[in-house]
This record gives sequence, C-alpha cells and structure tokens, in this order.
Amino acid sequence: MRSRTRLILGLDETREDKALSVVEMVRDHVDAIKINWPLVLSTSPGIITRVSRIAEVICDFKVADIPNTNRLIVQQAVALGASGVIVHGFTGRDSVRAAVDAARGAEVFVVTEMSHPGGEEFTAPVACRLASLAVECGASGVIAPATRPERIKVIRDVVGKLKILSPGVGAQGGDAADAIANGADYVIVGRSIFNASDPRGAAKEICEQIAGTLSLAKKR
Ligand code: NUP
Repeated sequence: MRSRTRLILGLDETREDKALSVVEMVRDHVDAIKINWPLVLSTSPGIITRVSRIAEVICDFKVADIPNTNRLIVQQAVALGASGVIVHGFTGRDSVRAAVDAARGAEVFVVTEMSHPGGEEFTAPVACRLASLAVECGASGVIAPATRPERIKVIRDVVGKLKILSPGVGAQGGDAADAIANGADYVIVGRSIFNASDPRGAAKEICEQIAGTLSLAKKR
C-alpha cells in the first residue's frame, strides 16, 4: 500500500452508486479504500474489482476460521482485486499463517484490540499477544484502536516496523492526529467522510491533520 496521505476510507455505504461516487471524490486523498461486508452484501463481490480499478482495496472481512476456510476466503478476495485482507488473530497461528500464505504477496492485517467499547472486554487483554502473533506469522500489519491512542503506542512496541492501521477516528470519537502521533501509520475513517456533505473536503481536512502531525514529529 502506498503511504502518500496515510488515510484509508472505510466504505460502509450500502448503495453502490453513492459508494462509487464517494470513491471518485476522495481518490486523490486516500492511500486505500477499505471494503467491509455491508457493501459486498448489498451489491456483489464484483464491487471489490470495480473499486480496485480506482484505488487499492483492503477487504475488511475479519476472517476468523480454520486454516482451510481462511485460505479459501483470502484467495477469493485477492482474485477479485484486493491488495489487502483483514483477519482475526484469535483463531491461532495456523489460521493466520494460512491467510498469509494464501495472500501470495497481498497484505494481511491482523486485528489486535478493537476500537469500540466492547473491544476492551476480550480483545484488550490479549492485544499484545495478537500483535506478536501477527509478527510471527509474517503479516504486513495490525489493526489498533484510534479510540485508545495510548494502546497504539503499546502495540507499536510489540510489532516494530509492521504497519499499524487505526480505525475509530471521527464517528467513534478518536482523533487522526492523536493516532498518528502515537505510532499509527494509517488511519481508517468511514462515516465521518462518506456521510459528510462534502466527502472530499472532509478527507482533505483529515489528510492535513495527518500531514501536520507527521511534519511536527520530523522536526523533533
Ligand atoms: O477495531 C476495529 N474497529 C473498526 O471500526 C476494527 C475495524 N476493522 N473497524 C472498522 O473500521 C469498522 O468495521 C468500520 O468499517 C471502520 C470504522 O468506520 P467508522 O467508525 O469510521 O465509520
């Protein structure tokens, strides 16, 4: 995935026309578009291919199955045009390794601590173990919560140079600049961009916050 703006759009829009028009509006401001089940189920798996002709696509399928099923899901997503796939790590090393092997060079990202309040119940206590499993299994990166930026710092210590993608900005209360300042490489933003009256302007504003934080960090 390129790292030009470090913004990833989470496209949880269910109307295909609206989804594609938002992609066109923000394409210059995002490094990738993250597609989740709502859009695939409301349209068809072909939406992955259509969006991938405009921008890099990460399929947020939170794949969480036995190794053989993980392999099949990841293969299908990549064949449709995904450059990355998000998987769960609680399934264990064999399942995550199967996903990484099946991706054949596409990127696999492992969920650590989830960003919503419920993420504190089960995922937070094992987030560092999940992060270290991602490293061991050869994943490209992990997902860590912008809603608890101090946790991104802890997870960064475990994953070293792996990419950290951080959802929870805007609608869930997190802040893009805080996430980046605490070690995220990318922020994932959904509703506060695609529901905005001016999605392009909303994306541009977040890019400027990210760029400002990165240039401050460089000066230090
Ligand atoms: O921990 C996570 N939190 C999260 O919000 C892991 C995720 N993959 N996501 C996804 O990021 C979520 O499914 C949604 O697609 C996006 C955030 O959207 P929004 O809250 O910015 O609208």
